[in-house]
Amino acid sequence: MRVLIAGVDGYLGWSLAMYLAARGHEVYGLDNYMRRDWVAEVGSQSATPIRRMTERLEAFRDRFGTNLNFRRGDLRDYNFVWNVFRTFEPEAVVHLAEMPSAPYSMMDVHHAVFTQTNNIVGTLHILHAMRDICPDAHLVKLGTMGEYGTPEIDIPEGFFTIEFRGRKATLPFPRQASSWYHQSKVHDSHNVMMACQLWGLRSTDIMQGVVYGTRIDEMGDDERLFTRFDFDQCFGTAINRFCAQAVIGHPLSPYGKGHQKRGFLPLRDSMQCLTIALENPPAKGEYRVFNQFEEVYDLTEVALKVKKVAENMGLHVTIRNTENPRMELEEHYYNPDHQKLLELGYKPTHNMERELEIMLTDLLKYKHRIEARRYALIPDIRWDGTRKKVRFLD
Ligand code: USQ
Repeated sequence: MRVLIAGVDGYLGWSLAMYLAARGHEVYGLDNYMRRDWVAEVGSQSATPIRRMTERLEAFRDRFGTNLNFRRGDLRDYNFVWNVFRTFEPEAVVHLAEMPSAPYSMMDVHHAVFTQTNNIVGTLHILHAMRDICPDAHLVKLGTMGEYGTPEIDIPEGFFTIEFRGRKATLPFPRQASSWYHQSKVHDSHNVMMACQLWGLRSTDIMQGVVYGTRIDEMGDDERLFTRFDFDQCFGTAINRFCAQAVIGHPLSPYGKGHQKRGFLPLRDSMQCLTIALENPPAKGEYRVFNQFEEVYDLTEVALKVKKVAENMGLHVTIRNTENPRMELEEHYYNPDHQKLLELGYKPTHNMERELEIMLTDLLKYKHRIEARRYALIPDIRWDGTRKKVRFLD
């Protein structure tokens, strides 16, 4: 299949390019390298040393014996998008080219506006290019579990059937985001759903949980093929940050009470799920939603798992709850469905501790790179718009 990956230089995009090439798909990629700039802007760097795109492309050819067809450009430039679609005529498009950080979007008005224009305009451009150039292609759009928020009831996969004043209808499940970033994904979902209804496009909207991991098997031991691994307050997800903290002897930092629950999945399973979605496209005109995660944990459980695995490896680890810079429920009900991918053949890895061991082993090699940006681990971006480093609660 000819697959176009938007955001191919990112954590998921670069991994997916390799995963798909190893399975015989023809991969095209585009990126404008903004992720590299955002991480530098917040004073950090990837723990794994990632290479320039020219070197990445060379390594890709060496390993897979085929080219990754790459174009540098910005999804906000419609001429660029139109030309890329015209040239590649993709059969499937995976849209990973968005600004993915909640804290980054909460920094100030400029970062909020940037996040929403970047994400929403990019998606609108893709939808229009698909309508005009490849209306039969399948759009796999990366959304987030955070679109649903944490309601007091079970969370279905996108839609639920509701009875109101004696009549029944199947409707989109309410979205209740709690950052400008998560809200940008809500707007995207509405736009993608409408494009499917109006123009007969087909799309899978992936509500993905928190992804963790340093590698997938397809990278082998070629350092040139490593994907990025962020640990700063904006671009490092909680579990990746906990591993980076464990490696340099920094206390693991559950925010507030630390009982926020989230769905987690390893990078290798994210690749498996995205590929299953691609290889099983929906019907023309269909907009479907997959909740993509493996298991639900609260943040304290995750911190305890990291501590246990790291201590088995001889590291000394402490856990210290910190002030919560976010506005979110710290104790809540959380029971989202995640059946659809399993029904299509998803086989979860089911071993978080083994994955944590691989991550910690990889990160120990780059301990100096985390040490060098130690200060980037301590959050100061607060949801009320102020900037002040958080304190430990004990
Ligand atoms: N958290 C801590 N300690 C930390 C960092 C985070 O307790 O050091 C807490 C947060 O307060 C939050 C939870 O961990 O309750 C998850 O935070 P996160 O930074 O791992 O994830 P989040 O901001 O929700 O965003 C990440 C990705 C985003 C993706 C989302 C999936 O950055 O792109 O959409 O995970 S989900 O969380 O399911 O919405």
